[in-house]
Amino acid sequence: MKGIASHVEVTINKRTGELFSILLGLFLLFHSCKPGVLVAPDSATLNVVVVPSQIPVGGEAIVKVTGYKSTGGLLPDGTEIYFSTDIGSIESEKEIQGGVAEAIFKSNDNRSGVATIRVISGNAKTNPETITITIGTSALYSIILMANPASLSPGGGTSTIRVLTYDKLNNPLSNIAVVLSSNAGELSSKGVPIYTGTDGSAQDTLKTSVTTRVTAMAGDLTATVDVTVEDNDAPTASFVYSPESPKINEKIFFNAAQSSDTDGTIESYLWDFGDGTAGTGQTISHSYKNANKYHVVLVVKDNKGAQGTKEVSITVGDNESPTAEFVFSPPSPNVNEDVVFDASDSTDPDGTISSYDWDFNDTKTGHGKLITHKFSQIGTYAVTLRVTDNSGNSSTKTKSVVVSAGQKPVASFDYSPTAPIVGQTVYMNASASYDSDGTITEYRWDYGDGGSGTGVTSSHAYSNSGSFIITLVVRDNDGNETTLNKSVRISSDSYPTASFTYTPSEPTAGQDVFFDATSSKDTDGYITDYKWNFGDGSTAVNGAEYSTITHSFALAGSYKVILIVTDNGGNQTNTYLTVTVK
Ligand SMILES: [Ca+2]
Ligand SMILES: [Ca+2]
Ligand SMILES: [Ca+2]
Ligand SMILES: [Ca+2]
Repeated sequence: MKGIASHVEVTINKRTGELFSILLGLFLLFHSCKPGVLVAPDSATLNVVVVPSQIPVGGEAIVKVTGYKSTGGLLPDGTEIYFSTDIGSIESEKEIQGGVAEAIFKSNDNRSGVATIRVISGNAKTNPETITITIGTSALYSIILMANPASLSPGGGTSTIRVLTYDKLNNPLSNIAVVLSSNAGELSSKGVPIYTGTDGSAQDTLKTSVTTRVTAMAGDLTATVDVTVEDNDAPTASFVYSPESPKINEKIFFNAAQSSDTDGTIESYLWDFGDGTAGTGQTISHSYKNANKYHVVLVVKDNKGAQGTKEVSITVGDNESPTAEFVFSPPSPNVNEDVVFDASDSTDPDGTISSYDWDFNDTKTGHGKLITHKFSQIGTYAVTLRVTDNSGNSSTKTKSVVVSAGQKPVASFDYSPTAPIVGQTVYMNASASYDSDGTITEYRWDYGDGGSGTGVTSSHAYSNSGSFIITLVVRDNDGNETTLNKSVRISSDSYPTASFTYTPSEPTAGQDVFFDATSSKDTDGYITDYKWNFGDGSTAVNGAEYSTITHSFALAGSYKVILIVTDNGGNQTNTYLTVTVK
């Protein structure tokens, strides 16, 4: 037990007091009748001293009794002294030895207040008449309150609040209940009493953004301390949102760009949407799951930590679902034919449609109001359109699309020349091909010698002789294909033979001579050119049409007449005859 203490505040229940008196009465009756026990004579005086007279809750004191006879002498050894108390506990009986009896008082019931000690032996009087021990806050004499730091930077922060309690002799008091309060900010203790430790102090924490006065109350005493916050203009929170009358699940866009701070900048935006969710950022979007009135609170914080708030009520209404509707074309599509799906007839009575989702029932899906799709196999497809409105409600529409195979295209082609030779260009033409229920979209050629091509017409020159299969594949807009094969024989080219005759056989000067080269031949082709040189200085003549020609020699003489024939492969052969003119 240490030093002194004391404290104020004691509440003794009236009922408890009455009970105490009754018990005391019974106690006295019992002891006064008990034989063989030595008690003080009625005329004796019991001097009582309590040391210390003020103790903390949990403390101890000694109650010292010195007994005197009326004659002035000490009471004899063995005189029984009885002790009792209404708070705490005390040793109940002690014998006087050397005129003195001591009983130890203990504060062991966690109660504070003024304990009344009864000291009894026979009917002896006590001096003083009333003996008390002050326990707990009843001992409190002074209280000191400190804040560290006592000054916070703009925006505030936390400060440690320390309270110190002392008794009249400046001894620290432990186990003193102290209640702290503040006119702003927040104390960790939240109004719940805190208790001093053995050093007489207790601690709390103040969190505040503005200058705050903290008050401590213990027993009848109060103390205050100020925690100042440096000057800073608080920012102003402001925001707009759209749409004005949102529906359930509709996205609402919030913009706090109008918020301002006169002497700094806004550093953070905190949103409380009033439905248990929160967010951050100057702009933000949010949607509500229920129709209701919501209080949206924006808290902006400036660069010095000061806050500004703005609260707005938003009424969120019910949303009507959209209606899905679509058409498609052609109504009876073929396999691989483009089918156009159009959802333009879908509507939303109280908003807009924000998405169109398609399920073509062939494992493929798509998105968009207008979409083109091909079915790669015949069958009946339950095509489903799902439309979703701006509030997230959706509805569907399903229609059957019957996809059939369609007509195959007809393949047809010609080539020329019909008897080509090596190196000669062969022209192919497939323009007679057609598709009875659509269009031909593709022509593919295989020339049979490793070469290939595309297009309604094509051409190819073979570099070897032999028979080749020309293959044409036509494909229609449904993806149907038809193949047509034709063989072509490529001949190797040979040189033509050149020969001619003339009449009359013995011409005279100036007489017309008829030259005839029609006996010239090309076994694997045809002659494309006849070239004549009459050997008389006249200009040579050439052309396909000159298989026969008439020429007259002006002068008598012997002339070497030369014929050059050219075949369709470009091969040339020549011959000559000597014509004697008289
Ligand atoms: Ca500011
Ligand atoms: Ca709607
Ligand atoms: Ca077709
Ligand atoms: Ca030839």
